[in-house]
Amino acid sequence: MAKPSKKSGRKVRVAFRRNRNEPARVKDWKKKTDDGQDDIEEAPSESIVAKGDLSRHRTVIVDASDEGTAETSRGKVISIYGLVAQVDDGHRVWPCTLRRILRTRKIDGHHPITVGDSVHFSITSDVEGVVNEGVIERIDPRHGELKRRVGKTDHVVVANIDQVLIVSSAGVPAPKPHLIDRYLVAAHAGGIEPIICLNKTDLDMEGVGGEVLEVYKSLGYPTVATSTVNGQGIDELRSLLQNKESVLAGQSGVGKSSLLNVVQPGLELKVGDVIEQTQKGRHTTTSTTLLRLDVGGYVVDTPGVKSFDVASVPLAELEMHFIEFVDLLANCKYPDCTHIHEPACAIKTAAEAGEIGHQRYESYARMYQERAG
Ligand SMILES: Nc1nc2c(ncn2[C@@H]2O[C@H](COP(=O)(O)OP(=O)(O)OP(=O)(O)O)[C@@H](O)[C@H]2O)c(=O)[nH]1
Ligand SMILES: [Mg+2]
Ligand SMILES: [Zn+2]
Repeated sequence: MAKPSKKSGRKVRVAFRRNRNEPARVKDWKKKTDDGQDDIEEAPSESIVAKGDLSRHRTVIVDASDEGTAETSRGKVISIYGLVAQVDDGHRVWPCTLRRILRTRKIDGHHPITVGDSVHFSITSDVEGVVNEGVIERIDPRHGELKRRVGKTDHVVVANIDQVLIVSSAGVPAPKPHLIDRYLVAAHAGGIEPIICLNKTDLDMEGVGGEVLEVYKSLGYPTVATSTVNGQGIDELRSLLQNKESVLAGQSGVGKSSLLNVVQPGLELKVGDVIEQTQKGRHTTTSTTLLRLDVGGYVVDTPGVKSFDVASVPLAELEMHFIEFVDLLANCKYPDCTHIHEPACAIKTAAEAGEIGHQRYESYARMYQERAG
């Protein structure tokens, strides 16, 4: 028989910062700019605490009642600005800060909280409009997350989602299949269903975008061709998003926010234009935001990216995230074949025979080699 415990709760070992140390104030645990700009160049040091900052460890009891539901409300993080997370409890949005014990978790190199997180928060002031109305006490375990490496830190772009709509454009900017492949790897690794969306089909004069979409369709991925100008595919997209928890991702200027505006008129998300010469979008969306859909479910709009680092996926697992490789892997002569230089490699043989698309093999090789050095 289990011994009755003297005190309900569990011991948690946490590291505290030395108060006198600079910076005295905990820096943003989610940068205000999010990953809106040239995010891959974001300074990773901002989210990592120098070793010298850690002066002591302390064991604290996280009491069941502290974590409990009695005094706390539940909600979902819909956006994060600086140190304040906007938490939607289904009735209204509460600006919340984080309990210090949760903030100290970022010493692992992880942001403690992200958009999509399901949290328990206590209300400190129910006067609407004051800056901090609540404190996040606890974060539920996550499922389905889109993770990317920024510098040396794994950054969870969004948590608790079912699917990622990987958006590219048939016009300007031109589709980047390699970026699509990176998102596919991240989706597989994060337990999310990918959907490949080709937007701006009204501009696909040469059919180039259509060919890209065909590649992914033939691999068995769900695809959707859309245009916010002539309405193609919008009803189909709406039903793909209905009652699902989705994130939209892709380059800046492909039309992610525009798509959401037509899927749900009234959202009024800001849309930008595209600089024709450079084919780059203007990074109009600057923060990751969760939006509820009238048809059920929610969508998360994200800032456009230039690149997407999948270094958080273990190198040895990379091959598993290329779905057309999976059945062939057992046919490689060497069980630890990297499919880069080994003889009698089933993947290379299939790529040479055209059974694996050239672009797909190249994507794999590029992702592998940039990691392996
Ligand atoms: N021709 C055409 N233009 C479109 C379509 N969808 C969006 N656009 C235009 O593409 C531009 C960029 O659209 P946004 O919705 O801001 O793109 P985004 O992907 O949200 O960009 P970021 O927020 O910067 O990541 C805008 O000028 C839109 O009007 C489309 O289907 N066809
Ligand atoms: Mg946008
Ligand atoms: Zn091989």
